[in-house]
Amino acid sequence: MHSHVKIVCDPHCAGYRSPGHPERPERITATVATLRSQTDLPLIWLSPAPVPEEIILRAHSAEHLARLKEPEDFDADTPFCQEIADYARASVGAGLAALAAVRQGDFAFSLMRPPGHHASRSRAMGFCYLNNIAIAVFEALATGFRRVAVFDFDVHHGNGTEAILLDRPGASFISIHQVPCYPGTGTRNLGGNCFNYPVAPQTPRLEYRHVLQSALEQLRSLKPELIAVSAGFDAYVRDPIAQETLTAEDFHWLGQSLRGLGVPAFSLLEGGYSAELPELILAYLRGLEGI
Ligand code: OKP
Ligand code: ZN
Repeated sequence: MHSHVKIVCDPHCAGYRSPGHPERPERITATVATLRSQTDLPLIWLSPAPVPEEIILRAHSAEHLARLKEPEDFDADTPFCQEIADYARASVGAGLAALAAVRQGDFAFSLMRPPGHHASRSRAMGFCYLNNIAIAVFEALATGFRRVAVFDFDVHHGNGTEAILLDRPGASFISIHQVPCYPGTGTRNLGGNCFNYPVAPQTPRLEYRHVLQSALEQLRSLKPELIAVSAGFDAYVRDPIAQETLTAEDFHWLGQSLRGLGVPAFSLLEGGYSAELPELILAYLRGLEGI
């Protein structure tokens, strides 16, 4: 069944930059080059879907959409860039295309920027403008899936996703992240559907994997019909903006573990700022594919 991983990407997402910012276009261009030059992992390349505004408005306020067009930085980490609203919307569209692709029984990975998991209903923050994954979860719930679980392994807490999905019927949220770290939330479970797994800085990788394993068991116990993965690669040992210890092998193991759940899953790129990001993504995709 899972004979090919589908990659959703529009190279146009490399078209904006903020000098010195870790969330840079090379994250995508270098990963595209690595994925295109390897031959043992069969990939199908897809483009983002267009996004009707109503679909975005399930997760965000109209005021927030209007604010994205005002030429003023959102916070110190989250600059305004020319046409950022369109870039953010294309990233949402890639998430929706990944969701659509997974309906046909393959794994799908959205290789796009900007990321989304810190964006809340009415606020852009932490490099994120629109919450790609929350929007895709609402679309999945609106089109026939009854239980959809987010699994967020980015090293930062997905505060925006949590706030948007909190106590929403059919949705649940599981996050594993460094504490203390940005954005400072995620120290305990919230409502009936948000489960947080804080990990201390510099936690040895095998211990970190035990925490990931507990989170995966929680995920299995929720019996989701669909898993939406916020795939961030910044718990990597040499990531420049966090202090964790994972290696490429651990991201391979994560892919393999998700595959082992036997539930359709689509993944959206969140963080990951090291020069090794392409290899980390490839390791994860190989794990998902079972090779
Ligand atoms: C985005 B994602 C203090 C440093 C804040 C923001 C990190 C955003 C990470 N101003 N850094 O989750 O990878
Ligand atoms: Zn992150």
